[in-house]
Amino acid sequence: MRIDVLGVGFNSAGLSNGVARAPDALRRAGLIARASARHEVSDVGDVEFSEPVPQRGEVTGLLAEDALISMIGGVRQRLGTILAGDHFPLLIGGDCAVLLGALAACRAVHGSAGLLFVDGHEDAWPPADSTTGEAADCELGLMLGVTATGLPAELGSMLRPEATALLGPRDSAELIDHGISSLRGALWFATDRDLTGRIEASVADAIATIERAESHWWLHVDLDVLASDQLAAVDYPQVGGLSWEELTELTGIALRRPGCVGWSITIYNPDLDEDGHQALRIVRYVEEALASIEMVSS
Ligand SMILES: [Mn+2]
Repeated sequence: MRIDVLGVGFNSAGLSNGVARAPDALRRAGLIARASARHEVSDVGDVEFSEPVPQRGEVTGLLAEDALISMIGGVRQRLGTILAGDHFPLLIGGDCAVLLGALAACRAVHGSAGLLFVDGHEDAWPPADSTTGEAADCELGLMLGVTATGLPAELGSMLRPEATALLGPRDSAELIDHGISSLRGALWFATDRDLTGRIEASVADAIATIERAESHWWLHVDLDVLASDQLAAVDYPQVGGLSWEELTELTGIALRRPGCVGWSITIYNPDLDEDGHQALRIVRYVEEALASIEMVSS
């Protein structure tokens, strides 16, 4: 498989540190070389976008609104080229807002797309109700059209619930506390506890559901789906969560499916990983997950 690694150092908080530094930190930890063990891998650099400003915008109510819109357009354009060239993109965030650009690119190239969404949070806060103001709390709700904002209208109808599966959320208590609706019941949904001990069957069922609705779909992994004793370098830790072994198994199952057209990895914060050992663990995860798919010579 020909893999293009594309960095998107976007932090929805409107900052240039934290998760914005992840692409460089993971490259320094050997991401490209380790991913290249069994595949032809190119580092195609980073998506450029306008300077983020940590203030809520007038159009969307979200922080760094101009940079967000600029980033979405940049990801859409860069990924569109990769997908049209029949390469497999590995998108390194940044945070989950990068997914808005990824799905837009999938739709531009394939007409429509599904989503296997792996995250410790549901990311469907209405922007106006988000306590952080970060697009990374909201992107899934926006793409499904269950919440709205002043973003271009096409972003709000990118994803159908029947083509979407949500794996690993564990923020239901927080959502209830704030009166925010859960996506449970609206689409294929399994919490961390639902998944434990039955990754293979659950993921197969989730993918089968997506593939009944869409032939092409994106794999999104927010690393805060992991337990804190597996990966601590995330901004919004919670109790519970998956193990590295579970996430690697899940990812390998997804990557082996021909319908999986791209993969994003988000939310690693190098500022919380002083000695860099967590970056090395993430890179090992990428290598192990990729090892489960056959190299296709071209
Ligand atoms: Mn997320």
